Amino acid sequence: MANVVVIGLQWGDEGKGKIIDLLAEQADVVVRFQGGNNAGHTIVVNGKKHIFHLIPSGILHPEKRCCIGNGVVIDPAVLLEEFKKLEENGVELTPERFLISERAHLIMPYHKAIDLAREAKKGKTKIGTTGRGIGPCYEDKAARTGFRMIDLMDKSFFEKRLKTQIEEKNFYLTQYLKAEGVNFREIAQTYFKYAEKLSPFIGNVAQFLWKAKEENKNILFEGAQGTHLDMDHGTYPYVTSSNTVASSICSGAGFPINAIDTIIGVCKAYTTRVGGGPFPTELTDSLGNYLREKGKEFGATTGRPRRCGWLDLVVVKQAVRLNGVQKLALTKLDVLTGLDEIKVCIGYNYQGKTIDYMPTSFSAIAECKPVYKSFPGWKETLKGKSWKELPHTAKAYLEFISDFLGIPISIVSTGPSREEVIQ
Ligand code: 2SA
Ligand code: MG
Repeated sequence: MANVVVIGLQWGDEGKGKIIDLLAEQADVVVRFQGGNNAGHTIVVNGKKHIFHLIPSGILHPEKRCCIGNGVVIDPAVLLEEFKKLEENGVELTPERFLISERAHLIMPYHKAIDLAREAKKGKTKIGTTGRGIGPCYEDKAARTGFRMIDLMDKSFFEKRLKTQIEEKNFYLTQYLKAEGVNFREIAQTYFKYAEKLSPFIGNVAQFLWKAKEENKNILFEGAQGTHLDMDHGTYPYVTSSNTVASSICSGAGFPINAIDTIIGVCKAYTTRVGGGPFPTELTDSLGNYLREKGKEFGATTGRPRRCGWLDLVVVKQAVRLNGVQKLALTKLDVLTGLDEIKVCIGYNYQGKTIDYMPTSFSAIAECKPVYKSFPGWKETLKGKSWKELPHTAKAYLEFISDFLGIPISIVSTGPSREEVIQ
């Protein structure tokens, strides 16, 4: 297994949680390295659904160690809520099992307030964020005015910085965004309570990982969101505020680039997107509704209905190249069962030519007409089937995808539970 990275190749919600849960069986350590509680990883074990926003999904495997790297932004209220839920489910969280980077940034109440008020002010032109304060938190990180986990341990520094921060943020919130301000005392008191609960778990994640590497432990890195939500390489500004590509493991966990052995890309058998932004293969008709209902395409974090469309291999191939993906995990193939015809986008018709990439400018993307290849569907259930037993039409679909992308498909998921998978 060695050191493996799992990355989403579309716009998030590719089913990474399930793939990570599967691979976690062979891992000793599972690590998050970017994003925050805008992520939602859904895992079904013994018929019970678990949704994780911050804690790596590996936590359901007893004996595994889980880390939150420095590149993650942490809302302590959400994290402690996850602690509680896990405990209720009989999963014990100890500092031996779970480590949070002292360099990870804290999401503050004003980050959330700014995120929400800005989106409201933008109206029609809003990004469609998850409203969790992700963007404003990363802004403060870059502006060098943020709070790191370690700052929770220094009361006087924390209070001093909080005072200036709140002065500035309240001015912006009340004067410019016309929203309600936040209260210094309330935040200070709440965050000091969080500090007490979290302090045993805070430590040096990078150092922990170097040691794990030297001891030849298997490390699994869990990507959140998807490649096309990457701040640099995605459909900016309709992106998240972190780098979601594989290389951000190095910055987001402090792990060396040459110690990564395998990059696995997760791709759904069709495409979804939450929030605004270009989506060339979107289906706004009854077929789109069908995919949403059958695939239960509603956000794990916000419950928002996801936009649905055909598989866009232009988008996926771009992600394969960008991340250096070596193996593909294809999810939710079962959702396509029952369709007479399945389409796959293999290029865009742009100004009379066929191109194999997504242009950067939105006006150019708007001119792109997907070029589809059509496949006959299948009617029989995929449940419990091995690769050999798959309907030949399903196999043809998978083989085409693998050939087009130039990489093998190593995992096919045929249903939500741990067992419904072909490896
Ligand atoms: P943000 O909140 O600043 O990161 O939002 C910016 C854009 O990034 C999108 N985004 C996501 N898209 C899909 N899945 C995400 N995670 C949740 C999940 C989504 C949910 O896994 O289910 O529950 O709604 C995710 N996180 C961020 C977001 O829609 C904006 O387009
Ligand atoms: Mg998700």
